[in-house]
Amino acid sequence: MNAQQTVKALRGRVRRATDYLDLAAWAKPIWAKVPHFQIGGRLINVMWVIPVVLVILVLGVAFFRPFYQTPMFQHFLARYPGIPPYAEVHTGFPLWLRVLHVLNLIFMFFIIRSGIQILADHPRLYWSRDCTPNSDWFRFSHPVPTDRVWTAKDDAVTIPKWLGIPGVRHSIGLARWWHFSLDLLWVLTGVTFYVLLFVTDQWRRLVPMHWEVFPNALSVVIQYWSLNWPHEETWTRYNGLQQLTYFFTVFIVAPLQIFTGLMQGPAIANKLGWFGKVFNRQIARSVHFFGLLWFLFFIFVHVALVFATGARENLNNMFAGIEGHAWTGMWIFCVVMVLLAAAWYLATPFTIRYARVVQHIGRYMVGPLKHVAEMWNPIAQYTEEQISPHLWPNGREPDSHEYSELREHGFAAYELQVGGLVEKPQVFSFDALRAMPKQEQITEHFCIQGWSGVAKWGGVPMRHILDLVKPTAEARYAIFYSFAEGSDGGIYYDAHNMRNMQHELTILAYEMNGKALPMLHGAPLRLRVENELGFKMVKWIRAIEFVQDYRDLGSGMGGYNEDFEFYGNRESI
Ligand SMILES: Nc1nc2c(c(=O)[nH]1)N[C@H]1C(S)=C(S)[C@@H](COP(=O)(O)O)O[C@H]1N2
Ligand SMILES: [Mo]
Repeated sequence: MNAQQTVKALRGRVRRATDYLDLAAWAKPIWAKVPHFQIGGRLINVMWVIPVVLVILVLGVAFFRPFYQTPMFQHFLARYPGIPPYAEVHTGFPLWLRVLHVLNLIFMFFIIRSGIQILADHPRLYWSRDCTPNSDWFRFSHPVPTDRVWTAKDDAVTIPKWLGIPGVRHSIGLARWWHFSLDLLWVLTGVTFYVLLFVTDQWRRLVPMHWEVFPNALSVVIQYWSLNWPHEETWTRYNGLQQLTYFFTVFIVAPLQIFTGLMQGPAIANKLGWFGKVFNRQIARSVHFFGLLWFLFFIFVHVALVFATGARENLNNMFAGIEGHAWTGMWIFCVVMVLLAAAWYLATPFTIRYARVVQHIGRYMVGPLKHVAEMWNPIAQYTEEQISPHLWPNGREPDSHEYSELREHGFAAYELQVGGLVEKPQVFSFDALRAMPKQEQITEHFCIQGWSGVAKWGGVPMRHILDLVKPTAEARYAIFYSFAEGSDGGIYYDAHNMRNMQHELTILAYEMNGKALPMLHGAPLRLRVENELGFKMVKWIRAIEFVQDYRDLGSGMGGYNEDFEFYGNRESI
């Protein structure tokens, strides 16, 4: 068979996926474990945090109640009653503020749910970009088995459907659309909030303008802890503790979450050079997780205090924009909560049933941003010393007779077929490929699931192949077909745009870390494209086809994972 016949035959072996989430493949639960964190080599169950916090709270009360009565503290209290001196807010809680507050609340809940779903796809956190198994400081799964091949997909865990979106094992593709699309809306509400804060007098409630905010905040802590509720004037101004907490949440944690989210994307981290290396993906992920913990803590304490310090007055302020004891605010709050509960309940079944719709909406919303990130030139390279001791493997290995024959003979008979919209369709032998100009690069791999690792890759620059086969003017994508099938059956493939194919760091690698590419990592040939997530780098490459469009292949989404797991076709973030 010549190259054109081969690629045509391979097209026929691409399977169409369902437009709903086919539960057969991933429905079998592998349940998450109770989270543990590691301190000095010891794994500690997070449940211990509950009794420890309770003991601290009780001891605090026992200490601060008598302390409150001391002349020393009374003197301090008279000087710093809790509300620092600064200008008051005279516009109450205007409608825009109340609307943004409700939107923020709704978006946050779904961002948190989908974020936890994303984390469950690689339920471990590290400080080092290597992600060496069992070096994680936090996990909610089992230790990594060492007696067999353990892929990143094996490692994904199930979380309950009410908690994650959509709560199916390895549903990160759909969870990411939820997370990113709502992030975008959340950023829009956030920017609107910032602008309106500062064009009105509302910023005065949140921004500390006087150093006395600190002793006043301390005073409020001691008042609460001794169970003496502090004096409140929330209609016009916040106490020192509130002001510091809101300031930290709105002006520090929220921007930090956006930043640490973006820093996890290959295009951004690789573009930023040394900064992306020092503030690596795993640090960004861990800090992003601390941001989540802060938000959860904030929501818990915020809601608890709203109810403990005069629920009706507080809800009137924030939901009705009125002062006093009426039930109005409580009613609006209850309506919002019922709507939120309904949306919460429907999100998972909707996502499972209309998975393709979720994917399309997500692509429409965040696609342009990914396109911008793709335009950046990913340049980061590493040194030999920075090569990771272990690179997590992923994917299903080829199991055909044809492949094992080739492998048995050291791929001597391997041929790379290149066809489609090219002037010169060609078949390259393995020897011919190895005789071509060779390029080596030490780069970082970013798997969509969350892990990363550095390896040295050696192989043929894709530019060289382009020069030889000469894609025609119509060719807009290169489709890579694998010897292997994907996890749901059907041949694994992925489409890349020509811009990425022409990039200086795009290579067909046949070496890894100075040795022949191991079977597990894609022998004889695998792709490296350094501004995209790992799933786009097809392993066990059998053929390349240049096409004008990929929409007539498979489910038409541009790749195997795009079809079956609802990933995006451009995954630079
Ligand atoms: N043929 C094929 N290629 C594949 C996959 C696969 O399942 N089949 N998985 C992809 C994913 S999700 C990742 S993260 C990388 C992993 O590469 P590695 O195993 O060398 O670390 O391979 C990519 N290439
Ligand atoms: Mo991956």
